[in-house]
Amino acid sequence: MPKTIKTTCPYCGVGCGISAEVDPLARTVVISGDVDHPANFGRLCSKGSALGDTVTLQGRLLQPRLHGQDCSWELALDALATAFADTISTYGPNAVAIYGSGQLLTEDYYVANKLMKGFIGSANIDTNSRLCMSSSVAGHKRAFGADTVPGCYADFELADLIILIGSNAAWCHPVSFQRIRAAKSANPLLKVVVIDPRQTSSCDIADLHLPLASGSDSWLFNGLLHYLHQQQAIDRDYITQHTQGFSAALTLAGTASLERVAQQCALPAQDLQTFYSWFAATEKVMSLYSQGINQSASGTDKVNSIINCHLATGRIGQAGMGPFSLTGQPNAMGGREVGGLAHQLAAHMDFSNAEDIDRVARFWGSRNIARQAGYSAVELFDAIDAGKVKAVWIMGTNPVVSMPNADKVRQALGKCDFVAVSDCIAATDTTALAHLLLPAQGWSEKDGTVTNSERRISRQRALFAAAGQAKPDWWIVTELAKRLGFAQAFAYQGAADIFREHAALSAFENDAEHGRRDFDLSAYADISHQQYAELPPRQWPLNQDYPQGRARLFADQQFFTASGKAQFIAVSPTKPVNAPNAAYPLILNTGRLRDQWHTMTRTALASKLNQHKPEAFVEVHPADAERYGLAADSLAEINSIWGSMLARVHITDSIQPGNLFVPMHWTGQYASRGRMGGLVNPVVDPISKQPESKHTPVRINAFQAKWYGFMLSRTELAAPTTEYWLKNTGTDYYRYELAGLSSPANWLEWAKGQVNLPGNITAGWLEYQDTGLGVYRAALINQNRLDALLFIGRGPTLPNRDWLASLFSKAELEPAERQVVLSGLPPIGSEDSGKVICACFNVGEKTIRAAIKTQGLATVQDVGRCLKAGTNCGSCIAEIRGLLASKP
Ligand SMILES: Nc1nc2c(c(=O)[nH]1)N[C@H]1C(S)=C(S)[C@@H](COP(=O)(O)OP(=O)(O)OC[C@H]3O[C@@H](n4cnc5c(=O)[nH]c(N)nc54)[C@H](O)[C@@H]3O)O[C@H]1N2
Ligand SMILES: Nc1nc2c(c(=O)[nH]1)N[C@H]1C(S)=C(S)[C@@H](COP(=O)(O)OP(=O)(O)OC[C@H]3O[C@@H](n4cnc5c(=O)[nH]c(N)nc54)[C@H](O)[C@@H]3O)O[C@H]1N2
Ligand code: SF4
Ligand SMILES: [Mo]
Repeated sequence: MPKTIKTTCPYCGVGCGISAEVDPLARTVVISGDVDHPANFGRLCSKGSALGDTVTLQGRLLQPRLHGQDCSWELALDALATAFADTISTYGPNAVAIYGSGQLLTEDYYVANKLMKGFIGSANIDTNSRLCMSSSVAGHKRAFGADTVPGCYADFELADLIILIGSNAAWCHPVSFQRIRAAKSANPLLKVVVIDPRQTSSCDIADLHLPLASGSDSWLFNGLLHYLHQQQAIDRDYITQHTQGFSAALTLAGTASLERVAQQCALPAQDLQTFYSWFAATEKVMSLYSQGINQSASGTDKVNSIINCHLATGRIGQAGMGPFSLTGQPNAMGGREVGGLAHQLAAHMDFSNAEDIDRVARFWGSRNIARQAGYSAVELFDAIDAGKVKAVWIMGTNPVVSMPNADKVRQALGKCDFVAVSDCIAATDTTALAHLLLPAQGWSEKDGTVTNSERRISRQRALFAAAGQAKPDWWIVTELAKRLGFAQAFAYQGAADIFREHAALSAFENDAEHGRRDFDLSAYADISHQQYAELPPRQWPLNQDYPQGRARLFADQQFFTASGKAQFIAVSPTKPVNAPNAAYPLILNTGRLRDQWHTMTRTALASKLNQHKPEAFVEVHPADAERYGLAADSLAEINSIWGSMLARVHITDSIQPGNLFVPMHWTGQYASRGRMGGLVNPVVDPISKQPESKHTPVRINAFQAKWYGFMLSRTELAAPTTEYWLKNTGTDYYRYELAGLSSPANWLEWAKGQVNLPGNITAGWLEYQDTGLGVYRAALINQNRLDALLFIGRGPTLPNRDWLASLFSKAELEPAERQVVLSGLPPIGSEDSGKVICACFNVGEKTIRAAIKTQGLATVQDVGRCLKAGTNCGSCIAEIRGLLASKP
């Protein structure tokens, strides 16, 4: 019997509520947005909507594996415990480490942190949140004395100016972005400013886009502070009563003229003037920021340079205003609550305070608590490489792809004595290096809580029974704890027990006598199993004063610093540690695409999410394309002193000259050389230790391919034997983009070698060849069914793949189709929908163009009414608008 279960999306920090209609026996689920959930009120983006396609067992890690052999949990856990215990007894507790993830549930994260810091006695547990949120954490701590996000999503509707700084929310926080779009239509006064070196889809709703020079944000916000002061737009009473450090911050912000700041940021002075005057004149301002700010060698200072402007104007803690860090992962915030970073302890306490250490030790009953911070992510993999850390357990993250200088990470893991990896997917670039693989339950199987950007705690609820022998992450941790002799402190029966303890710790000695902490779940300290099962989505703090939670903090102007006042931080803009130079003259920027999630382990299982951007690419400005001899759609090699990659050249003026952008998603599983992490600069912010992932000096060259091609195949191929390949999964086919430095002697033999079908397949091949032009085309047709296609040419200009791919959905080719298949063009009069624009309703570019033309569609709404495109998540609206504008 199908049943409806309310749960939370496992992707971004918006934290959308989902209403899942589950058929447990068929293991299928129909996903819709939960109309009652305050994060999304029923809306979902393309990724959330496609979750039903990702719950497949295909590719899952279903059983523990030790040294490449399936094994029992008993054996696996004993091996893990032995490796940890032996390493600790020989080399001490700092020779072991855990590297976790903002995608773990709070309960998983809590026990992992408790085991490492409280019982193993080392703080060597860090997480991928170091690469994501740590500059925000550090900035909040400096300004507010605690890691507090002051505002909430409801402020979007109340603001009159929303600034998106280093955030492509249209693609990365789509439901919040659509909420801002709706707020803008409801409130014509609401202005949106986007501050990003690239022109992104988020600019679609921008009244002003400031394409500042990469890394120049603190110039811009220091300039704003100076301007506000000069224009007497500051709130003197607020500054005097509730803050400290204003004059030092103002002094360091400097007295540079607006023209000089504009020059530093490479912006037109007029545009900067417009932005500054809007900020000065608007009371209700929200500054939403994300990785363009955090992922920087001076990310913490940049965060504070933004907060400074809010403190100077007293615009914080009230409706419709405030600095607002858009968190990335679904449980980035939960990780911060449990203290998942190596310098944090737990429940917003850290190692800098001896009383905190004592308090947590008493609460946990631990005699062996760690007393100082452990290695942060980059330090951790360096320590593994140096042989200082000899046993590591990686949970819910794929560092061989996502860490900077990722080739070094791969090398470090390759020589580490013991590497355990918990994942729900079997084959990743990181699992490839594990001695021990532990099958974790995935999103549709686990139970627990996550906290979104606005401090809202929501339940993730299991939809299905565990796949194979997969176990919850918290369970795996407690089994290790028991084997290390800590059974008593880890005797949990379920996620509810852990949550209750986590809530109780947040309440422990959290009062006027011992000092108040912002993170307080005392209302849940005695929560029953039933209450936990039914837990509604609520925003912390949840305590006696706020039993239903609290939307905004700091309305009372009480900060968590020693003086109770907010702190201005004096910021002086710094130059990047690694600036472009003669050998590496360009700046590499990296980031996200609309329909993929990080290292693609889950989103790439949904074929409809693979169509929006089917291939790894590099955005190049036309001037640079000319300068470096790069043709559109050819392949280029990008090199830094750390590594290299190959990517398809996209020439666009949405990027600035001197800058390149590559998506972060492709891995060794999906491409021969599309993994970008190897290139990326390992420099970190000295305060937050967050890496500078948006700014690496690189050079770019044309890849001297002798031939380009693609192959479409009904069955999955082993990795093609050629220098360049990239795999994309469709509904009924696999697509391989190909290029090589030398041609095989015989293309047909090569094709047969790749497809590797059983039996005699020679008879089924149609061929076309023009050796003079370097063209080769072949189709494998069995009983009129198309099974494989190979198209080879000298250059990158090859027939469109969309129509050819659509032929794989047919049981048999029509005679007319068979006749023209090697031409690559559909028979006259037949349909080709083109590249997918709307992933939610699978509407292609050609379909939209045709409808615009034949039906005289003029607006995005017209297109929506006619084709449904853009009416679900709305994240393709910018592209539809582009098609309307470029109407031939
Ligand atoms: N579709 C999708 N959504 C996601 C994710 C995903 O993988 N896919 N991941 C989630 C996660 S974990 C995170 S952290 C968030 C990230 O969300 P975002 O931070 O919005 O995403 P990014 O694309 O990494 O980077 C944002 C922008 O920063 C800009 N930028 C680069 N350098 C600078 C600079 O010097 N100054 C300024 N002002 N901007 C700069 C880039 O050009 C880019 O457009 O997304 C979350 N949502
Ligand atoms: N150059 C560059 N590098 C970056 C970034 C960038 O913008 N540029 N962004 C950084 C940021 S913000 C982030 S957040 C990281 C993300 O980078 P990663 O964390 O490395 O990326 P994911 O693909 O999300 O990896 C999550 C892994 O956990 C597995 N998994 C999913 N659910 C579960 C579960 O419940 N339990 C367990 N045990 N495993 C599970 C998935 O299959 C996957 O292998 O990348 C960072 N790296
Ligand atoms: S915006 Fe999309 S990815 Fe983010 S939580 Fe909502 S549905 Fe999931
Ligand atoms: Mo992130």
